[in-house]
Amino acid sequence: MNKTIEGKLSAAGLRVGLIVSRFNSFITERLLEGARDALLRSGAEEGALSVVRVPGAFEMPGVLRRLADSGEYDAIVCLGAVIRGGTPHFDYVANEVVKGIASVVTEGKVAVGMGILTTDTIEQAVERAGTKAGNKGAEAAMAAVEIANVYKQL
Ligand code: INI
Repeated sequence: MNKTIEGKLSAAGLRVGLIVSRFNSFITERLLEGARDALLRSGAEEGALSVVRVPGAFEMPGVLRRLADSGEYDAIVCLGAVIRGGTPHFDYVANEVVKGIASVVTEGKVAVGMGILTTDTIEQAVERAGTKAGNKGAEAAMAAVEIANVYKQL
C-alpha cells in the first residue's frame, strides 16, 4: 500500500496566530474562546498563541497575508462573523473576505483555519459560537492544526 499522510490533532510546538474581528464582537469573542480552548487542550503552549484584532472581517485578509509572510506562524486562524443586514453590504464583505483568505490558503505556505461565520441571522451566528451548532472557532483551529501537521510531512 502507498503511504498515507495525515495530520495529528496535536498543537504541541505549533506557533499559532489568531486574527479576530471586533465587528460583532459578542460572537467573535466566543469564537476566540472556543479556538483558544481547543488549541490549549490539544497541547499548544499559552505563549505560542498570538492574537491580532482587526476592525472587521474585511480587514482580515491583509493581516493574514502579513502574518503568513512573516514566517513566524505554523498555523493562522481567522475568526469573524459576517451577518446579513438589510443591504447588499453583507455580500460584498463576505465574498471579499473568503476570496482574500482563499488566496493565502492556495499558496500552501502556512496552515489557515477559516472560522468566519456568514449567516443570515444573529441567531444562526449564536448557534455556531458555542451553543447548539458547536463552536466554529474551535473547528477552524483544529483544521489549522491538522493541516499544519500535514504540511510538516509534505
Ligand atoms: N464586518 C464584519 O466583520 N461583519 C459584518 O457583518 C460586517 N457588516 O455586515 O457590515 C462588517 N463590516 C465592516 C467591514 O468588515 C469593515 O471593517 C468596514 O467596512 C471598514 O473597512
